[in-house]
Amino acid sequence: MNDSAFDLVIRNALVATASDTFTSDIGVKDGRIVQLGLGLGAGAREIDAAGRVVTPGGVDAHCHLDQPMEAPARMADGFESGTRSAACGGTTTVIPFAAQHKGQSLRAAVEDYHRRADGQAHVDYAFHLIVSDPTPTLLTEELPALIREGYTSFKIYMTYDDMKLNDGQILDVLDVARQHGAMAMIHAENSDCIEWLTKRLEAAGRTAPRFHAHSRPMLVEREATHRAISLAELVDVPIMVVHVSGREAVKQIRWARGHGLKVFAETCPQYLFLTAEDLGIDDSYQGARCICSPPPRDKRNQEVIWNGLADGLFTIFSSDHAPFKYDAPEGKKPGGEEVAFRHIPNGIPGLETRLPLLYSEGVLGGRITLNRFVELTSTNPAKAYGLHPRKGTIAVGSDADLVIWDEREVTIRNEQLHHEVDYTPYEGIKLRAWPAFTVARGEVVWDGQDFHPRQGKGEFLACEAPTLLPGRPRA
Ligand code: DUC
Ligand code: ZN
Ligand code: ZN
Repeated sequence: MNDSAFDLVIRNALVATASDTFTSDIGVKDGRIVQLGLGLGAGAREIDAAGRVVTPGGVDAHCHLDQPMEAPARMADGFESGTRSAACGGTTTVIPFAAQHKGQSLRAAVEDYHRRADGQAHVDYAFHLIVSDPTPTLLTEELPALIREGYTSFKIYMTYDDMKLNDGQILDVLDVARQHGAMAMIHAENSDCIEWLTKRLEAAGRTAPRFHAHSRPMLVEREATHRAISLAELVDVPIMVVHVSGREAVKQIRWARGHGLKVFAETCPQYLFLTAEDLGIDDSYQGARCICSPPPRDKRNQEVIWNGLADGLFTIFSSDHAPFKYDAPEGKKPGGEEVAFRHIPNGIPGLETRLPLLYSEGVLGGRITLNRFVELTSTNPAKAYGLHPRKGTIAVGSDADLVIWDEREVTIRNEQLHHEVDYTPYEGIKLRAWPAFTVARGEVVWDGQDFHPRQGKGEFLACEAPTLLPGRPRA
């Protein structure tokens, strides 16, 4: 029997939240933080964190796990391996996507996605929706009902034939977000421009992976970002522009903010640590590993993204983990072949490396404050998607989701990661920190060496209304 006041006490931590940094013990009972302060009583387990920073567990608000794909493509990570990998990199909540395919009811997509997740996850999870077929029934019945039930965010694609909506459909879906207080996420790339450029590249025999970046230049993202902002302004609803990659889109978002529009923005590690050259400087196929959309840009552009992280332009920093094996017929070599870039599945892995990359280069590299790190990686994603204050902070009453940081030199090696992907785009990057411990609802899931499974204990989280939106949050 456990007679201690606490199940776990973390002692003398340098606790960082989005707003404050202070030294404290953290007392945990039944998966929640129940007391903060120095000199707490004994815990059944104790961890000495003297001299170490402790942050809230990461909330990765943009990742793809076991999302149904058109054959032969198949995601390498489902909820088991994806949340294992997340936990070992300090992330304790993930929000992947329940994707509707055209002709399917949104409700059926959600039910199918629950079956994929049930009993699998090591850390907690919520779902975003992807709306690809906004029928009248979806707009008036299904989507409002799902929002009420805790699916309070959805993604709208402006590209990809199987998912994209036209402008009229986008207006309809944004109007549902406005009426029901949901958060609309937008993938902003101009589909027709991409198709036109892709056909021209193919006609010229330019089909190697590196031409993926040529088919999606920054103006393609800029135009769609501006259009998304305009559509949202017309409907009078906030939006979240996801995976912002380039300075042109950044300019549009600054313009919108300058005009008082509620435009939130997300960016991802690939736009800080990769460039288009990672897709290849010659026609070799290796660059398929780094194919993602929008594509990484150039070195100077990385600075623009860093500045946006530092100065408040970006609201959220997510991984956009979209896991496909490189050397596999269901991955980057469809059917076992080296194919033209248009047929290569888009996406790179990043759940486990997201926090260490930003902590090392952002915080320890002197580019962002520790509090801003917490805001971008945990607090704001929890607020944007209605999980705060249960998630995203260190406070009495919040879930005991915590990361104790170890500031040591680490070189990223795929063999040391815990996903099912056979590569990492960040192989060989030297970091200055990695989690010494990850705690998920009071249980140590990662101790700096080993993963401690708690499969099935990761719970589905029904989301409240986003609290980043204007107005009074629901009681
Ligand atoms: N969009 C995403 O959000 N993820 C992976 C690929 C893409 O285009
Ligand atoms: Zn996208
Ligand atoms: Zn994505």
